[in-house]
Amino acid sequence: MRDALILVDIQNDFLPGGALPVPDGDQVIPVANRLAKYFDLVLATQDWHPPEHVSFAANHPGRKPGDVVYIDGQEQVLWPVHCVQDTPGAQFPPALDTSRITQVFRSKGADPAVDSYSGFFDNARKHATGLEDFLRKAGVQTVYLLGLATDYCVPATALDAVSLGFQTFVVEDGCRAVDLKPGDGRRALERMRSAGVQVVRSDQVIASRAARTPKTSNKASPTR
Ligand code: VGL
Ligand code: ZN
Repeated sequence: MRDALILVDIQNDFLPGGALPVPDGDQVIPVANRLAKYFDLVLATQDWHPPEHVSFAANHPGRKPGDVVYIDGQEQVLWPVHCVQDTPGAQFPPALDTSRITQVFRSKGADPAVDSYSGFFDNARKHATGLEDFLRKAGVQTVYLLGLATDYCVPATALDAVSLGFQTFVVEDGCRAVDLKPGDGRRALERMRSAGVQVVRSDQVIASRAARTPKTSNKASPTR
């Protein structure tokens, strides 16, 4: 049985100082770097918007970030312009160890008319990103998720993973929330738990994998 670590939207714009900063978002980076050493398949998703994207408040005259609009009957939170394709804000932060990432899935949010929180499908479930196919072809049955944000893209990805039949773990200390409303992150974790996601901490993951690690050269100090 194979498993994969999926790094969700760890991108400059979601870090403090970025366009859509997640409070303490940079603190997921050391957790990602540490856990990546314990997986032989590490994947990453990226939010990847065209400038004219529907989720940008700037594209809705008279609206501001945080406003909610309805598009084709779907609730859409409006955000600051963020993660625009091929801009520095969409890139991985320099502190993230990308050396172990096999594949990056960047079609998320690329359709200007539809937002996409899940790493698997857009919010209208019209387009797949290729992540599911990739996991199936690789024989993956279990996924571990961490990244940004606990209240948007992490739960959307985790809930889709469960509904697609993957055993799904979310590494709580490897995630941070936007918390537009206080408690959003906490409630998202509850929602994930109720749906069958196993919410764990990175130390537990490492302890459970220490026996069959590492694929890297740090055999002598597996807790590093
Ligand atoms: C995200 C808001 C807008 C996320 C992406 O990655 O959680 N949140 N776009
Ligand atoms: Zn976005």
